[in-house]
Amino acid sequence: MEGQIVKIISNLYTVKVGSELFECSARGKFRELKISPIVGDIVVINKEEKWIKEIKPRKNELKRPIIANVDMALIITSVKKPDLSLNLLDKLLSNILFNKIEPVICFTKIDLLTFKEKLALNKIIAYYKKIGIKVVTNKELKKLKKIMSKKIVVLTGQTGAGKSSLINKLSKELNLATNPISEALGRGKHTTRHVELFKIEDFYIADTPGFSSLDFDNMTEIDLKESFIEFNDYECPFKDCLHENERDCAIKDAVRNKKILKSRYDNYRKFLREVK
Ligand SMILES: Nc1nc2c(ncn2[C@@H]2O[C@H](COP(=O)(O)OP(=O)(O)OP(=O)(O)O)[C@@H](O)[C@H]2O)c(=O)[nH]1
Ligand SMILES: [Mg+2]
Ligand SMILES: [Zn+2]
Repeated sequence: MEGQIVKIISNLYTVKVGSELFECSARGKFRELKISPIVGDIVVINKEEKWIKEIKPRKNELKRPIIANVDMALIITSVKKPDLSLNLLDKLLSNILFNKIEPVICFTKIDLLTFKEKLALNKIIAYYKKIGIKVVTNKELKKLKKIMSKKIVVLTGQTGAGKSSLINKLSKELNLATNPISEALGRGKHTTRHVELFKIEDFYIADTPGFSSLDFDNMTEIDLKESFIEFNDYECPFKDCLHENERDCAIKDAVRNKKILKSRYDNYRKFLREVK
């Protein structure tokens, strides 16, 4: 029987076959093959003995959060408590694009901003939209449902950003644990501790534990450069220009002329050092 892993806690794998759930173990052979089943995996199970026998080839795979076969990643980005981090947002964007998954930015906690702060945020929103990325807020539930229709979507973002809260708003039945960040940080723990895939209406959505830092795994400088998708609209005299200290760089010009958001370029330079 073929199904999809929707939850993993310790060594217990919950596999959904049709509308039925089976709690399975994984065979030792996966350890030998140096592959572990992850949430989102399509697997073949032995119904009687409750074993995962086989993992089907993955369409794609994210390392953080760890999940396979997703169509879309919603980057849950809080604008206050925790404060807006364009650094983390750009890092997630690069990572998701590198993994050939469609990113969507979802801003949360806009209600905590002053009028002036909202105006500043609108400029940022306009920029990301201009470069071709979908941007929504966690208040736009109808729009979100339309964007996610028929897709497998993973939520990603900082701890306390409002991932579980959003799922609760999208579904009347689920009642996931959420926590004010002061309390969450005080306890020194993340509220959500495991990846779990839920079906809501006509889409699947995965809640994941938040994080506060992220690295670039196996991305090269070229991968990083290409993941800053708006850079591809410009042509530098040197084909392999990394837009650092090269002369006549079209990207640096575009930043100077305010065609490229300064924070995007600054983050790119920081990430380049990290990748190197
Ligand atoms: N003011 C305001 N608070 C929000 C909003 N969205 C979520 N929150 C609050 O933010 C806190 C953290 O939300 P969670 O949903 O637990 O955050 P999370 O991203 O799931 O956190 P982890 O599970 O630790 O990764 C909770 O107290 C929520 O009520 C929002 O749009 N506005
Ligand atoms: Mg959570
Ligand atoms: Zn350049």
